[in-house]
Amino acid sequence: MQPAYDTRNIVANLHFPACPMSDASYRDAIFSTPLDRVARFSFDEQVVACFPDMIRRSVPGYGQILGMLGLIAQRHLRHGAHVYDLGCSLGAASLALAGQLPPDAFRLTAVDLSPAMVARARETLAAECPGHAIEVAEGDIRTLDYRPSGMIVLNFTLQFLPREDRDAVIARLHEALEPGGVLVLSEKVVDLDEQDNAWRVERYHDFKRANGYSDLEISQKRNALENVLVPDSLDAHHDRLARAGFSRSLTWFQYLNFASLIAFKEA
Ligand code: GEK
Repeated sequence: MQPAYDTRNIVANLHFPACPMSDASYRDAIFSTPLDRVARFSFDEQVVACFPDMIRRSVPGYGQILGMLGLIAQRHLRHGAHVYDLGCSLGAASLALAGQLPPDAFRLTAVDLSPAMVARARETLAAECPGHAIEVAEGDIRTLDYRPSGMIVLNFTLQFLPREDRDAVIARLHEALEPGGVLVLSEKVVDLDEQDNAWRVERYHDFKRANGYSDLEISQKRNALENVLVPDSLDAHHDRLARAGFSRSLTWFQYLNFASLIAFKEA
């Protein structure tokens, strides 16, 4: 079985986002050899196999964001309320919450569109936190029948939806949240100032190089994500959250061109 996320490690390593996996067989090497045609990126078996390594080495601040979820929940989540982890991949956000909150603190539904992700998340969550009420569902977050919830986590998922679908999803999440509920939205973002954006992207590529990715891997991955991961600006996110009815939103974290926002539904 794939090595699971170590949530204690995530929380303890709040300031060390890039933690390479010790087992080299799960290292992300998908774009390490020249490809004649770089296919569109998809969340298939190959990606599932190296996903923990890929996301830790590719997303600045990933560990810090996961580490804060439990602390945010402790402040904002009504005891026993329902939580969603949308676009859960292997369930890292769910695991982080389970690692920091006792089993009776919340019930959680983790949802992902990729059957390969869902299968692995089910295995991991059942093995790692059998005492917590966590179910994993295969589904599209655009068409899900949402139940009332106290907290919704959308960790690097909205960016993969077509832009025209994003308003409707955020509006439905606002509707699903109970009064006083919170949405945590983490995304890759684009800076509207061209020069600032270029600086962030260049330093992001430095970050990836420092984490062991070659120039070939960086450029082939970039091509594969073209039109698949489409980032919005922070202003566009805050405007969308306001349009959906959130009374307040703020950017609580930013590391280069990656950010996390929290949006509050009026109590
Ligand atoms: C983490 N949150 O580790 N409905 C449901 N899932 C979707 C949809 C959709 N319409 N579109 C894409 N996904 C995770 C990381 S990864 C981010 C999230 C990344 C899923 C997709 O299958 C993938 O598993 C996830 O969103 C995005 O905290 O890989 O950069």
